[in-house]
Amino acid sequence: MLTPTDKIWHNGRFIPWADATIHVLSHVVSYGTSIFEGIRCYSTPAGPAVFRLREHVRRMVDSAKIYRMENLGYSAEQLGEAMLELVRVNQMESCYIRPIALRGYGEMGVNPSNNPIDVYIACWSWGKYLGDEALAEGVDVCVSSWNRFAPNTLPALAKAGANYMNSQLIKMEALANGYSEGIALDTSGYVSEGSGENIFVVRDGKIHTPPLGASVLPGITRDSILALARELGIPLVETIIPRELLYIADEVFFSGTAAEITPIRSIDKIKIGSGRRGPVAEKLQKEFFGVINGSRADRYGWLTPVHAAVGA
Ligand code: PPE
Repeated sequence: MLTPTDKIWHNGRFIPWADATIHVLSHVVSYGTSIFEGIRCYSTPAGPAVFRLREHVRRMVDSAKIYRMENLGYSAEQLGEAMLELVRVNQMESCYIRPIALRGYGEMGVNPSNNPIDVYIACWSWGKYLGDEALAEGVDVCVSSWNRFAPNTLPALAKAGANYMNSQLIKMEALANGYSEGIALDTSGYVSEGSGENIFVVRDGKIHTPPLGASVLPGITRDSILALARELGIPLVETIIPRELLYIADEVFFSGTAAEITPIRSIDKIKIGSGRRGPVAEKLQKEFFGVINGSRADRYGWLTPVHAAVGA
């Protein structure tokens, strides 16, 4: 169960957590009309800092544009500043930030254009997404019988609420069968992504990840891994991945804001590599968490401090 924080940001004002409610006939309820983000704020040695704030805000603005919500009413700068202010107002050291733009109450019918856009930003504490042991031990997953949506149906580059009906089918089926997550294929049968994570496959020292055309969300953690792999000199290709490459891989791992970098130790009950976290995932985790815990320099400017530096 979610533990409430004090305030939620709504259209430029902070309101009590319990007051952030919507009417049942809001457009979003019948028609799934929302776009959102998921962002982590980490407790770092220099105080709380938001991971890749600019990129998340940009993706939110992109999602809005794809769905013709051109004017969210706030600039990227205002949205980013509102997120930082929310973390300050709620006095969080670390948290997960969830901005949502939705089409609210007004008319009924499919056309959303005349319904108001409401923007909310909430934050709360969110622990390990796929279980406490997942980051070190890896998780047991399956290939889903559900595909990711076809390119010309729902746009995968937008992080829209409606996309997560597909994710829910993938996730519920996986859990019902005793797995912690499902890997969906795209409609051509190639590997796409997890219900809430991008995926990486390692074989013979080379990392493979599906291209953006394989119905994947353009993950910001995915992008961070591309940068870190380049820096570490680990070859990485964005390419279509046949399902069976998963089974014969040396390593497979997920990436996501919530999942961070989570190794996969079995797929469809087939042991992957050594059956535990492999060296490539471990190296990437070390760099990734190193930026957050201060053991590695933040050389890409990934962290935005929540409290402005004294004298800045
Ligand atoms: N694919 C999907 C479908 C997805 O939902 C996420 C994030 C990713 C890839 C990874 O993207 P990024 O977070 O930018 O690296 N999923 C978010 C929502 C999870 C949820 O259960 O809600 C997340 O990780 O925050």
